[in-house]
Amino acid sequence: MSNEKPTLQTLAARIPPGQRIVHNLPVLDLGIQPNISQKTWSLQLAGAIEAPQTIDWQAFLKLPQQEVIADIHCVTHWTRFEVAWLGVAAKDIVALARPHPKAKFVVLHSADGYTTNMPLEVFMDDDVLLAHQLYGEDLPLEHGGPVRVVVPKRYFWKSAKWLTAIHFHHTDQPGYWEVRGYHNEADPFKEQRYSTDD
Ligand SMILES: Nc1nc2c(c(=O)[nH]1)N[C@H]1C(S)=C(S)[C@@H](COP(=O)(O)O)O[C@H]1N2
Ligand SMILES: [Mo]
Repeated sequence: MSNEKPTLQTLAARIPPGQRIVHNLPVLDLGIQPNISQKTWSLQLAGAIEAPQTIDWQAFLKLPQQEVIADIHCVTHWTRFEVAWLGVAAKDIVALARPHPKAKFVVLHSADGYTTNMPLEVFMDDDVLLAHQLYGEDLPLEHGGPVRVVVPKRYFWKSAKWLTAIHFHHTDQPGYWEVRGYHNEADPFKEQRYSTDD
């Protein structure tokens, strides 16, 4: 984010087509909010990788911590500017897993049974985070605590809450919403909402 004073034009350019600005962070999920404590939480890395492993809370906190301040775009047409997260960069987690050369996709698995998929390349973008804080506080249960993924450049359904496992695959494996008609790529600036959009 630059220090220059924002102009109407630069702010407007940050709103993807068909979106409107909100000032809250609406809670959206399947209606099951699994209550996992930091103590019992762990993250499994599995699939086409050299180093399958489970990372517990203590080990997770020892990894390099990174802030991401990002605009969030939900497919239900709301955009919220500058949401502040703290966590571990996805690419640092991938480095621990050491994917096989043919591993090109990931599926994120959540404690509520939710899944979502993306190319490994998308997951490894600099701004993709495994977040455990929101605005300097422990990530609240309703927003996916203890740990959720944040993928700012995709619609928010790609940002799995209550993350418990990351599976690496050679082929793409569509997730919960992706098999129910949502777009596989989900780029808000291309307005890729449904699989029937280009
Ligand atoms: N585990 C899990 N993650 C999820 C979902 C879900 O139902 N379960 N819903 C997704 C959708 S559709 C959205 S819009 C965002 C909402 O995140 P929020 O409730 O923190 O705003 O979470 C995404 N991640
Ligand atoms: Mo959503």
